[in-house]
Amino acid sequence: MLNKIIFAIDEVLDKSILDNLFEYIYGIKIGYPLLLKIGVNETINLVHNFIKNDKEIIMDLKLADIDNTMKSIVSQLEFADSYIAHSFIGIEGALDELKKYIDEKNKKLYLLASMSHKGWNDNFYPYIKNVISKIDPYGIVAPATKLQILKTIRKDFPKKIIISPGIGAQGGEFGDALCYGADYEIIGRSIYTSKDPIGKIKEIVKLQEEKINV
Ligand code: 3DU
Repeated sequence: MLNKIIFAIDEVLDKSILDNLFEYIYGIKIGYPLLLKIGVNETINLVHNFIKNDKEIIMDLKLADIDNTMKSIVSQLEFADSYIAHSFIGIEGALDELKKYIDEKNKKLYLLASMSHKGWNDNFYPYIKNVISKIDPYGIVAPATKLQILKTIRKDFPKKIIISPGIGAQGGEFGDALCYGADYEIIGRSIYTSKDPIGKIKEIVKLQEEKINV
């Protein structure tokens, strides 16, 4: 079975529902909405089975600060495997030190190359591309709502893991990002607002499989 979904948990879910989704999910993405609603300890309890069984836990706080502040944030969320940061903050005094710190902890850094919403300005992409090339993160976040941009980012970074949000609730079609170079599709509301999350995720996997012909 295809295993290409990163589940964005931005709402409080029943642990049993989450555990039933386990086999269909490559990894989990957590951000401010869940952390602020239930706190760090409850979040760890909720995703306990995923941590125990080595599914990737991605912390999406879109870090965008000076090095010291970002390192302090990461140090308080060590249950995660990976952290997402903005590229636009630049290298010296920010991403250089963050990357070093995350490497030392044997964790992974993802950098945002472009965002899925209309107002994001891709004219800055040459700058962002340069930052990503120099920092050399583990992976990149690129939008499923702008497939040509996603394709360009894949071409520019052939070896990086690309994770892609914007599918379902934001209009991207299930499976399209995989065809345009993403390794994983980040999906949130389409799953957790469904009356039948397990049925929905099975349907999504099937659509992804059809798109990429497996
Ligand atoms: O739209 P969804 O509910 O499927 O969730 C998408 C998730 O990905 C959500 O957590 C959002 O904060 C994150 N994200 C984007 O949607 C768009 C981006 O460019 C980057 C992250």
